[in-house]
Amino acid sequence: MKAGKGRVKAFKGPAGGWGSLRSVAEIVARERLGPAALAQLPRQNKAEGFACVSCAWPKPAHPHPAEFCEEGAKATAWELTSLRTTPAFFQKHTLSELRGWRDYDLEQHGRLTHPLRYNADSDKYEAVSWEDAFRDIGAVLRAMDAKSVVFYSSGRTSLEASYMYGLMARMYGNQNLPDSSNMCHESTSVGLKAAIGVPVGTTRLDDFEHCDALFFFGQNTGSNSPRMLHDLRTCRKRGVEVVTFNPLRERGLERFTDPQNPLEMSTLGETDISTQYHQLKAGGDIAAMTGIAKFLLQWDDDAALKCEPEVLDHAFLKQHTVGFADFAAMVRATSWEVVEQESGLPRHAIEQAAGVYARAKAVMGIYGMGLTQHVKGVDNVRMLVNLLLLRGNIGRPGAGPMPVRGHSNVQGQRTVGITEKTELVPIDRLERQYGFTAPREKGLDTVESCRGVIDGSVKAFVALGGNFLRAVPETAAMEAAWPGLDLSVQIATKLNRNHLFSGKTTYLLPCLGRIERDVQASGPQAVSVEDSTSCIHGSRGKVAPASEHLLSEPAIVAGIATQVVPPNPRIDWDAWVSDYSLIRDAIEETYPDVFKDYNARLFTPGGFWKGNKASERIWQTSTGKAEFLTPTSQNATGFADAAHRYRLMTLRSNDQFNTTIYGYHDRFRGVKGTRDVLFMNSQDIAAAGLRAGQTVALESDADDGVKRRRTDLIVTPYAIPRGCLGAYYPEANVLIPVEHHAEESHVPAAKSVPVRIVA
Ligand SMILES: Nc1nc2c(c(=O)[nH]1)N[C@H]1C(S)=C(S)[C@@H](COP(=O)(O)OP(=O)(O)OC[C@H]3O[C@@H](n4cnc5c(=O)[nH]c(N)nc54)[C@H](O)[C@@H]3O)O[C@H]1N2
Ligand SMILES: Nc1nc2c(c(=O)[nH]1)N[C@H]1C(S)=C(S)[C@@H](COP(=O)(O)OP(=O)(O)OC[C@H]3O[C@@H](n4cnc5c(=O)[nH]c(N)nc54)[C@H](O)[C@@H]3O)O[C@H]1N2
Ligand SMILES: [Mo]
Repeated sequence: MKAGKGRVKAFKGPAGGWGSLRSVAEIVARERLGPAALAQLPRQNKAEGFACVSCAWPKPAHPHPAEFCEEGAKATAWELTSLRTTPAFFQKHTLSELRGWRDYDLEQHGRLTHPLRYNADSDKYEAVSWEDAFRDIGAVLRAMDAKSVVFYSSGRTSLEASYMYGLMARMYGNQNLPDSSNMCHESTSVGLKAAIGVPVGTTRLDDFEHCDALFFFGQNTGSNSPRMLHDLRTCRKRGVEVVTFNPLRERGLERFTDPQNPLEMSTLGETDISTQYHQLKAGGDIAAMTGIAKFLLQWDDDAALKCEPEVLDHAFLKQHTVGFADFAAMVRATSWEVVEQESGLPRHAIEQAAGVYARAKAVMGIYGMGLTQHVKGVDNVRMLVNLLLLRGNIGRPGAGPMPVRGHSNVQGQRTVGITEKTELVPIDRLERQYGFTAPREKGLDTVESCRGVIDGSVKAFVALGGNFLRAVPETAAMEAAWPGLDLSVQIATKLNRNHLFSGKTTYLLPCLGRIERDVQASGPQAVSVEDSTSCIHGSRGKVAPASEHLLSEPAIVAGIATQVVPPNPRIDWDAWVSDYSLIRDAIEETYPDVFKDYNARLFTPGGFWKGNKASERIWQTSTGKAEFLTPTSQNATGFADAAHRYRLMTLRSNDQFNTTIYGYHDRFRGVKGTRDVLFMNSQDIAAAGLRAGQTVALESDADDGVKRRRTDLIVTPYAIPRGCLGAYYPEANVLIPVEHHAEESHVPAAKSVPVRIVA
């Protein structure tokens, strides 16, 4: 597909519906799927099927006949494509040439088929044998200082491969284990852990049956977790109120037609999703929630005077929380002027939301990147917890925080040891189990790894999946620094931009996808993943692999591990690869509570739940209570407003999965044929002396004086609050300073980037 001149026109339809089916049909044709591949769609998210490779939304115990969505179907088609990127392709194209290609065109060539080594003389990748690749990678790594090596992983990798990968890094000598979670829900992991003692949400699918209000912050369900629209629709049919806070009117949060419901499809019926929609400013959530809390406190005071039922749950506050008094003092001291200014919402709108909250018996707080990817991202998450605590909305049916995770196993990777933080791994147990001394020094997270690549202290980078260079901020400096690496190893299914930047030694190793048949010495294998609600599912691939030269991720990790980790009588990496149930036994030994009877429970319908103490009101925090946090600022962006400075939100379209670009349409936002869009408020366009359709550049307006620039963006009038802009990720990442990240969690602050417009 050519990314020619696009057009933007308001989209009138609902989320789902016929547009959804057309979009799937397009990609199925483009990827030239055969009948065997097509037959896989109904196996998605079924108990004996495979776990979708798209998002981490839970897989219900009683699935729909077709438990998949538009995005899941696209992700499946993307993996099962009949197109191939072979050594012959690389004979024709140098890396210099390929760096001129778009992300879409690189991946559109299809699945990688052979292990490849980069030859600097020809500037091309060339096929190598697996044995040579492992031997060479091992030799380079053995000669290096372990502290200078990074082991990145993207959240798609199974629990089995992730466990092996983390173990390998620790036995090699570091915990430099950044993962995509560092750019995503790490603000959740840090914020929820501090506030309620668990790093994950407390709610599950059946909570949708008991809630009476959903409060939604910065999560775009229609594009990023469409299967959840079914749950929202069911809630709405029951009369549940849905109150949404989002700078953009996202179609999936407005209306939905179930593409799998013949009646709705034939009658063009649709369900309204949000009952209130508040278009707050990017970075305005703390202020909006402070406003809601102001009403709740005021109404509670009034009720006490009139001897009416209380609005706050005082018994809960007293028994289960600390910090309420300080929090309430801050809320009372914050003026309405500040709340309105910082949130961009009028007081009466906040009053409406507060009214729903005060009346509801059980409220779920659902959120995504709109909260986590800010300088005050952790404060955002903790502010949502504050709000829930006010009426005891944690630890009972239908109530609690629900962070919507991204990658299908991103939460699970953390569970089995992919983390740079020592306190999150049972280090002593690992040492006993495997008889080695594990590193205790904190490892590098994503931001620290970027710093290390730029300053030259990181000398080798191994990536188990993902597209690190494209996903992280500071694109220009990162791409310029990458060739300084001594070693760059990428394990991947398709060619992406990161693969086009070489180190002194460079390998691109192709692996099986999760939907493909994985046969080892003991027979066909299954793997497992953990969803957003802490349920663990088995997944079995059945399709013939894209190439006979592919290895599975566990086999590739083992291939490297046997070269870099000294022989150890307690680990037989090859035996693990021959039978993955042995890896699961090892995982169970390390984490006996979570993974009890792991192999026996692998294919439990709906998954098996790993448990959650906060959902039982047991608070594993420093005080033994749920903790209010008083935010230090009402503005989550971390920077001050200034003349000509805008807050740029970097967004996903409906036609991408992270850095994988499926196409150039963003149906719900009315964009066709282009990604070079700058969403802008009409009044701002006029005030800046611009006109719709004009091409402009964005420049970084961070205070560090570094020049960062993204050119050729088309000014597009859009319903977006004044002072805010929207542009697509990953193309906009060039504008994000590496030091512009959430304070405590180091998640790049991709939802409020300071920029100015250059006409
Ligand atoms: N099809 C598809 N599915 C995906 C992905 C994909 O790229 N494509 N990515 C996967 C991954 S890894 C993740 S993490 C998730 C991401 O899914 P989401 O969490 O939905 O992330 P985004 O699409 O980046 O943006 C979320 C929303 O936040 C809003 N927003 C921006 N700034 C603010 C703010 O300051 N306040 C509020 N309240 N809202 C704000 C935006 O308008 C947008 O609607 O999806 C996963 N699923
Ligand atoms: N500006 C901005 N930046 C962002 C974000 C944002 O909202 N705005 N979002 C952030 C978020 S939430 C995330 S999660 C990160 C995503 O960062 P990553 O997880 O690193 O990126 P992906 O685009 O998901 O990775 C895509 C690549 O993964 C490989 N791949 C696909 N399937 C498999 C597999 O089964 N095995 C292996 N080994 N490889 C596979 C393919 O080669 C594909 O090219 O980006 C972050 N960056
Ligand atoms: Mo993510």
